[in-house]
Amino acid sequence: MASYLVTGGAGFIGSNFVRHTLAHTEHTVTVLDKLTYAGDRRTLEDLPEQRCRLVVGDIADPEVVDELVGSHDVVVHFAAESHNDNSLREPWPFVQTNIVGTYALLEAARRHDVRFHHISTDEVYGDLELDDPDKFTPSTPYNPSSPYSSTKAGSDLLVRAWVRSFGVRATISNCSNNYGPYQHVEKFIPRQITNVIDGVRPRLYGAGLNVRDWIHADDHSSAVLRIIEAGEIGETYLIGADGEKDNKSVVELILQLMGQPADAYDHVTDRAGHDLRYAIDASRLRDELGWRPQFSDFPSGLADTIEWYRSHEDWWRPQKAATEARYAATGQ
Ligand code: NAD
Ligand code: TDX
Repeated sequence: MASYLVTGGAGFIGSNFVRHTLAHTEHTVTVLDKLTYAGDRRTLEDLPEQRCRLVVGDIADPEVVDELVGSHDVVVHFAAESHNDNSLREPWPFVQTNIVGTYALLEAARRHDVRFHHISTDEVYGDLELDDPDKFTPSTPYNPSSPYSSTKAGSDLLVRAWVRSFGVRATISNCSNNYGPYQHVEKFIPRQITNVIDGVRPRLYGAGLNVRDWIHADDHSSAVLRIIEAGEIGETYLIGADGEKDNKSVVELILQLMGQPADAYDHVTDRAGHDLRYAIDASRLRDELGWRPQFSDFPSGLADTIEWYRSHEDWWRPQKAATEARYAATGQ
């Protein structure tokens, strides 16, 4: 039994990880979360108080971070500004949280010699051609495209330097696109599902040929737990479940699963610098750590996710109008 400090645990993947950890281990969890527009205390409300508590605070605040890191066995660092489109509108919060916040956590982990796991993204590697036979591996050179992915790349490099220079006991994971419950309605899949619920046509950026490598958030969580338990200090593990799909096919599948004509969507202004394709080679995680994803059937995982949004309108409704207003300003 260990005590975990989970940063960003009131957000999408962090909260799924907290649920997964409480269900599959004896650990206790403290969530450190600033409750930005992307965090919601209601997401954690049904969890047992004796095993899970929420501290509202900023990862970039050294005083808050020092006390909390020093009193836990493991830091699992999810907190980030996470949305590419927001990073194109206003990059500064991405630099502050993703880089300065990670720096503050690393300094505390160094002072207190606490095990650290850093959550990152496949976007640090840039993008692939549609017909490239090679997927991303841990040795693919970093080549980020957006303010979001460049600040995540910067945070990864800080972790690597703190391992090598100061002996911080850290691992890093870079995961592909997640889907599942509790994802903010600004993101592609929940945006389209909630649009259809509202009788609004889904919005596809550009031609919709961009490919993302989808993984269920619960599979991301099991992989992170496995890396914390058995991963080698200083190593990077790529997390993915061979789920490549182009955006057009995903929108068509959502429409079909929701009983609409498959062509009932609109093409809108493309994202600036839009990465074409991400694809993960997770063989190190599979071969060295024996990890396997449980959600191998994307249509069935997507159908469950649609059902979750249908039955949790009270959770997402408060964010929907403001999110769409932000998109309207850029014609998306
Ligand atoms: P999210 O935006 O849903 O949640 C982020 C959480 O971090 C929110 O609860 C927010 O309140 C909190 N937060 C933001 N700034 C903070 C600060 N300064 N101090 C404390 N808390 C703060 O993000 P997500 O999609 O759950 O992503 C979580 C992590 O996983 C991120 O590091 C992201 O880069 C990474 N990741 C995401 C995906 C994906 O598909 N969403 C894929 C790979 C990696
Ligand atoms: O309305 C939309 N229409 C559309 O076509 C939106 C919101 C997105 N898209 C496209 C853009 C992308 O090609 O769908 C794809 C997925 O978009 P997002 O959900 O914004 O995800 P992406 O930019 O791929 O980044 C996600 O995966 C990697 C997460 O947001 C990141 O946090 C993670 O690191």
